[in-house]
Amino acid sequence: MKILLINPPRSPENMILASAPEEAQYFIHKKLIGPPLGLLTIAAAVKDHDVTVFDTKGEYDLNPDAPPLEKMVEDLLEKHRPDVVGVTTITSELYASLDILRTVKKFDPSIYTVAGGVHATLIPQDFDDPAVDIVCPGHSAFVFREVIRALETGQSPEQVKGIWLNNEKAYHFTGSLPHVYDPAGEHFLMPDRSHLERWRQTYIVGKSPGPTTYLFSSLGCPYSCSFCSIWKEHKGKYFQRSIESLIEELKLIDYDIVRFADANTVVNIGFMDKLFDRIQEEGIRKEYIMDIRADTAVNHPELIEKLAKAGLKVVITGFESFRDEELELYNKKSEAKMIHKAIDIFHDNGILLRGNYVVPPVYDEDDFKALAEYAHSHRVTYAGYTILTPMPGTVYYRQMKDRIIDHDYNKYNFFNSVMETKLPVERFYENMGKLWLIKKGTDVI
Ligand code: B12
Repeated sequence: MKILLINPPRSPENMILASAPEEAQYFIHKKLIGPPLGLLTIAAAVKDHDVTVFDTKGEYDLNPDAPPLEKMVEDLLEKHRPDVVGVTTITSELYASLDILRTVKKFDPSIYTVAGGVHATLIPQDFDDPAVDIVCPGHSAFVFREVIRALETGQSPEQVKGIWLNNEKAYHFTGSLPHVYDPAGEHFLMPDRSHLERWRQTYIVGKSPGPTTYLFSSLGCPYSCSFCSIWKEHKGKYFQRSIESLIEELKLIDYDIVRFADANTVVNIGFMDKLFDRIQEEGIRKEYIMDIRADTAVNHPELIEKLAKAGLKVVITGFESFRDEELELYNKKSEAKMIHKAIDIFHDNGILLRGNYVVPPVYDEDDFKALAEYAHSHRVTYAGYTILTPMPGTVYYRQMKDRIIDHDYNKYNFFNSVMETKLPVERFYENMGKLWLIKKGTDVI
């Protein structure tokens, strides 16, 4: 079978960027590109077939004058003549993904269209669209393989459990999976990064000397922050890779910078400690980027020191708020006082820290002032200030459901307020944009 897997373009909606002072704009994500690890995993599941992975984000970064999405997809279809086209989706990229599949169906209705990814897992009902034949929720690489097997042998995908099907029976679920998959353990599939060679140079972040690739050491999250969809997506489960599987992948990776694409890279302290012993033993030398919670750093400074010596260069920490009552509201299970202690630990170890704050739409002038003062006195190398957004499928979405005024998913990327702001909306964004100037460093990640 000929299979074409497409990473959709990012959403163009970014009110923070649009309202920010010119000198702040450089620091606000416009690119933030990394490889589509999910699609590489899917590609690995069907590697005996003729598989093409196409990264439209990389393509637009490589060539800003590349044709509009519809034409780009038509050209791809002409070139590859696929039997199956798959897309991956996060919430803010749902419409772009559907547009891709609509173009496919217009080009040739007999091509099977398949959607997967975070949004397909959280809200599969949103894919009830004539352009979508099959939706594979969850870490569905093996399920996708079953789908391809059914299509290849001329059988109905109806017999494949765990998928949503759009056929003569209307949009429906085929029933629970008969097996439990462990996508980080027994069912881990090694991604083949050579699919992405064309866009390699676009995976350079800021002034970084070379491109970054991603790997995951875990899937899911043991925490349950109210605004986060990761634990919901994984039904509260947490899956950890084995140390030797990570060593094998690190040895295969021909990139010097590796970002751990985990919700939280350091959950199991003993695991990380051993992993980095093995990295040293194997003589693997790379720079690493990880997501580490402030409280984890404060409780395990010796581990941070060890990781820093072995190549940990950048840490991303969700500070979320400088107020305990807000942290409690978000169910963050950490205290504001951890922030300054964590900043000291990371900076003392020469780590470039990115601290992210989330700003609720109810902030008034005094709240913005208080946050700005706090962020000034707790400056980090890179800082991010985004808007608390009720992502569909989260606890926060359930809490805020009746207060949402904008249901345009393109705006669900933390850069737009989809709820009413307490301040006049222009003033809210003006304040948001200015915050991005509060940081230590002069680069962007
Ligand atoms: C890596 C990453 C990125 C990369 C994405 C690279 C790419 N795809 O182009 C970068 C850095 C570019 C990125 C950006 C953003 N991201 Co991001 N990102 C992640 C992260 C850290 C890991 C994702 C990952 O690789 N997982 C591992 C792979 C193996 O899992 P997977 O992608 O889910 O794929 C599996 C299944 O979903 C399924 N599957 C996936 N696709 C398909 C397709 C088919 C056909 C099938 C059958 C199955 C299938 O099978 C796969 C294999 O098991 C997650 C957080 C997390 N830890 O999960 C956030 C996350 C996905 N990102 C998120 C967001 C919001 C964003 C941004 C909007 C943030 C921002 N404000 O800028 C931007 C948007 C894009 C942009 N501006 O360019 C949210 C999405 C929330 C939501 N409900 O939509 C997450 C969950 C973070 C969070 N805490 O909220 N991100």
